[in-house]
Amino acid sequence: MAAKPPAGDPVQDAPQVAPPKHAAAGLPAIGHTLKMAQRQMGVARTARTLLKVNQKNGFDCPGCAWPEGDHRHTAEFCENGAKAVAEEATLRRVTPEFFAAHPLVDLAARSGYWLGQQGRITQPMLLPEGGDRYEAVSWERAFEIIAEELRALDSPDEALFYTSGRTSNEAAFLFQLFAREYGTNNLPDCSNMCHESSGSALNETIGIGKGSVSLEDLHQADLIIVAGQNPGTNHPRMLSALEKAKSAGAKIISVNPLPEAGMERFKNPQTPLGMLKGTALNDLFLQIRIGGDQALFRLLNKLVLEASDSASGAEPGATDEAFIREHTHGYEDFAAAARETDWAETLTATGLTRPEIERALAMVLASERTIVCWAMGLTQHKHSVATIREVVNLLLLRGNIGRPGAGVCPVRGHSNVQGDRTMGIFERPAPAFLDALDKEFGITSPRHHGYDVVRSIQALRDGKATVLFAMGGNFVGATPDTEVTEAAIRRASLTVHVSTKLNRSHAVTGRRALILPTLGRTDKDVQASGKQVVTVEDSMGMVHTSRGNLAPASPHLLSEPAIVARLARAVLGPASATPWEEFERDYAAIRDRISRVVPGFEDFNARVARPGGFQLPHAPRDERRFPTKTGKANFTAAPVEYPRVPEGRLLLQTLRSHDQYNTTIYGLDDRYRGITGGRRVVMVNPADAAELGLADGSYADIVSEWKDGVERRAPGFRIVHYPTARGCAAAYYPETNVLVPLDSTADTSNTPASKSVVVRFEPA
Ligand SMILES: Nc1nc2c(c(=O)[nH]1)N[C@H]1C(S)=C(S)[C@@H](COP(=O)(O)OP(=O)(O)OC[C@H]3O[C@@H](n4cnc5c(=O)[nH]c(N)nc54)[C@H](O)[C@@H]3O)O[C@H]1N2
Ligand SMILES: Nc1nc2c(c(=O)[nH]1)N[C@H]1C(S)=C(S)[C@@H](COP(=O)(O)OP(=O)(O)OC[C@H]3O[C@@H](n4cnc5c(=O)[nH]c(N)nc54)[C@H](O)[C@@H]3O)O[C@H]1N2
Ligand SMILES: [Mo]
Repeated sequence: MAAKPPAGDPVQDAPQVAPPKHAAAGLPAIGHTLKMAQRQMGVARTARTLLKVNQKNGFDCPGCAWPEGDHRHTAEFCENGAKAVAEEATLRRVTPEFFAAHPLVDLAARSGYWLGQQGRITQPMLLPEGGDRYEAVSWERAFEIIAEELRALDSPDEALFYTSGRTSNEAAFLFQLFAREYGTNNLPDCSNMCHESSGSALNETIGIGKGSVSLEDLHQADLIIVAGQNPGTNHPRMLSALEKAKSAGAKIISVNPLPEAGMERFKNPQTPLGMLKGTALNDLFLQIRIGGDQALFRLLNKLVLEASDSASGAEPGATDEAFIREHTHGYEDFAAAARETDWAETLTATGLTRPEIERALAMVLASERTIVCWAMGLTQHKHSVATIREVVNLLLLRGNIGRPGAGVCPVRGHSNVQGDRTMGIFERPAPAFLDALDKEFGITSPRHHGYDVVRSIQALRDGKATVLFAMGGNFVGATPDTEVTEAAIRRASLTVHVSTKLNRSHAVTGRRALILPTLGRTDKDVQASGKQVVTVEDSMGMVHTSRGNLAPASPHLLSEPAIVARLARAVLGPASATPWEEFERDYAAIRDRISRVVPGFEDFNARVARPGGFQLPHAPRDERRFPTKTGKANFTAAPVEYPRVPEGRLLLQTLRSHDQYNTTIYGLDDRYRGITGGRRVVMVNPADAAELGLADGSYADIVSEWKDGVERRAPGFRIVHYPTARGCAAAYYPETNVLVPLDSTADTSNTPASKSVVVRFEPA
């Protein structure tokens, strides 16, 4: 990785720094968005497209998985959503002439920002063996090449089928069906790097790996704890829900090493008063040390138990004894462990003060209905699964699962990442799911587990897998340990990417590579039976339709379902009894099959046609039934962990700026944090910076330290003095993925620990 952007790349990384903002959204947000959208789409298309986002007959916003709610404004304004749409609906095009002019070495030297800014890919492209650039190829030839490679493997487990979370339910269902009919469960997905820790923790404790609240619940809560999440940037529409909750009397605690502007004050662009003044969202800001959350929640649990001991018989207890008795398992062991928690150690782990924690406790005890929301700040650490289980313990103690206004709320990232998992995109599928699939299609799915993302990279590195087929996403850019991963990918015999736009994964390839350009959410999808709709599931288990309304970016594009159907026919041949052609013709036929395989989708076509769609069942939420191994909600009692950082080192989290969507870079500004014009910055607490001799505005290499002794270096980062928690630092992903060791993952979920990287600084 170069310190400066490579020569010829018009992007100049020259960060400017101003003090961080204390409010999010408002008028500037609208101005910025319209400017960005018009640059991509022009004025007329901007108006036409933005009016259709999340409307009942429009497309599902590709921005995030936050639910729509019943009362949609025309143009419910969301900066993140508008930027995601503009990025896809751009009028810029990447044609075969573009590839002729840019050999692979040129693409590999460009920044991710530059690659993404070139526009939508218009034709299938092949990088032939030994070739120095991509050439146009027909769809038929492309599928033949994939079939040749897949058929030549010694075992289907030498192929990897990755999915990113924008893929529709229909495409995802076909994709996993194809992989299993072909013979493998190697279905790694972006979730492995994202909310896998939430899924692992929730499955074990409440029996279902999904959140238990609806939007309505948020509006009714007494207390909402937002831990490890930056909604102002990543889920802007959540701020409206928090504002509504507050106006109904809710209190909000945010737990974060950074004071995020959106949580401080939200200026709702939908209301005149909101624009002017805004609403202060946080009632309490706990500026926690990175990785201190398990310790915090454990201590809160101890304090709740102690409050319950001291409550006099006539007073309502601090714990919900009836709920604990009837619905839970493991209380005694948990309570014994919690009672041992030590104040002093918790203060060290969290960096918080005793009065702060006592205030949080008072708010917990005063609340009848509590919701905990979280995202990557809780999921990407070694002890993430244990941390989220501790959150569940707190909710169980006070009966806060399965009643209105209360529950767990893991806030998902990609707009259909939850739906993809529901459709069977999972390397460790439940036997009952495979049984249903096999029965419906007369196939025999493999029962042994496949590779997740980290294991896929290890398999490529070790020569155990040689074909990577990616349904969307940016595998090379999003995964950890960039140098190791890129070397692993280069060992592959074939890499295939179904993509809308260019990214790093097209530049770092196997011996041969294919780019298969596809329709996005905003594009009209017409098949032999007529205009198609697809469906998605949001973060709260609502399933609804999405239909694009723009002329496709090129006449050569195929939809994702069509690509999978043709791939399957090419690879499986006439031996497959699955009606792939019919599936491509009419997606309703796919939904019919889904309705017979996936519980909760009965009568799918009819129910999803209703305005707003339908809600999937959720046993803990709906009936306080917990489908766990014990048949109850499980308290757990893992030992408390927190990162120990040696002298002279800081703990680095890798996070998102305001102008990016994962590896898609919209621009070089992080407006709320006051950083503009560059991304190679690292935020450090001024007191730590003074100790380490890091002057604001100076440049340093960031070097990560891991037990394997390998040096991982991200050169040339500008030091920014920033009010983050002591001992912590923050820098943007994906530039810093090079620092995240492949083996540094969360226990159980195997999610890369991208928020806990021990680093030192070497002045540049
Ligand atoms: N505009 C935009 N929207 C997006 C995305 C995007 O890139 N851009 N990405 C989408 C995706 S896939 C996802 S998963 C979500 C991600 O949404 P977020 O999880 O909000 O994304 P991050 O930027 O990774 O922010 C992590 C937050 O956790 C805090 N944090 C870090 N470590 C800790 C910790 O140890 N404890 C606590 N309590 N907090 C911590 C950070 O300071 C930061 O506020 O957003 C989705 N929406
Ligand atoms: N260090 C670090 N690493 C991280 C994270 C972190 O916080 N820190 N976060 C992790 C998280 S939460 C996630 S979810 C992953 C994200 O990992 P991915 O989902 O793999 O990455 P994205 O950047 O979202 O993928 C962007 C690409 O998707 C393609 N695309 C966009 N829309 C469509 C579509 O409709 N169809 C198809 N077929 N392709 C499309 C475009 O070509 C675009 O370039 O990254 C993870 N990596
Ligand atoms: Mo994500």
